Amino acid sequence: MRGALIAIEGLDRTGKTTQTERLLAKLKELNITHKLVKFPKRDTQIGKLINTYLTEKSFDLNDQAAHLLFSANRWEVIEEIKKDLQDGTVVILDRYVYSGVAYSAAKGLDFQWCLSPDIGLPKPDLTIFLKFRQSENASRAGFGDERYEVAEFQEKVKHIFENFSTNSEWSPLYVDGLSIDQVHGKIWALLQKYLGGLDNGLQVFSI
Ligand code: NYM
Repeated sequence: MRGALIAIEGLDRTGKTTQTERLLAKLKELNITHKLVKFPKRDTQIGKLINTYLTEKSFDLNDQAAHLLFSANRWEVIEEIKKDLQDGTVVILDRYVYSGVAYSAAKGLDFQWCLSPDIGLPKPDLTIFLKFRQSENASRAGFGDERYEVAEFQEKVKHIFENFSTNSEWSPLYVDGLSIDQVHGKIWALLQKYLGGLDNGLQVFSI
């Protein structure tokens, strides 16, 4: 049996990181072998460049180059993720291919072009997409510190994320008005059937 690949996606400041932390604490409490990979993974060589790009306005890259870096950042760690899954580890991804496509396509790049460099990467068994009915994330603490954290841009990103809503593994979760505990409860309920190990092979992203 292999471990499940679970992605948590969402716009900036929708509570992804808080929820991921809660999820990890619960998995630990239940002794379920797990691992978190947060994309962009900022501690690799490519990740360091991405971090500079995101945090320093003076470090400019054209949109295509930035996009390819984010994708390369996934490819550079994918073998390790696959090995963990084979060993039965549940792997939680805080952002993944969907963020890659949504943020770059929102800048005006072609949707299919954006997906191309990620073709062949494993598809999550479940993707939980945290979202607001209203644009509430713009008023949340810390919003606006990094590149892309501009309300109008976030609206575009949200719209492009919706392209994935017909994917079978896609599970949208509205968080408006819910407490951290309530959102955690809903995430946990969605995850139940994936925690005992899976015997099917991993699917991959394709056009
Ligand atoms: N982001 C993230 C992208 O533009 N492309 C990607 O492939 C990924 C994984 O990085 N604003 C953007 C979305 C976020 C930013 O992510 C940093 P986080 O989760 O805030 O650290």
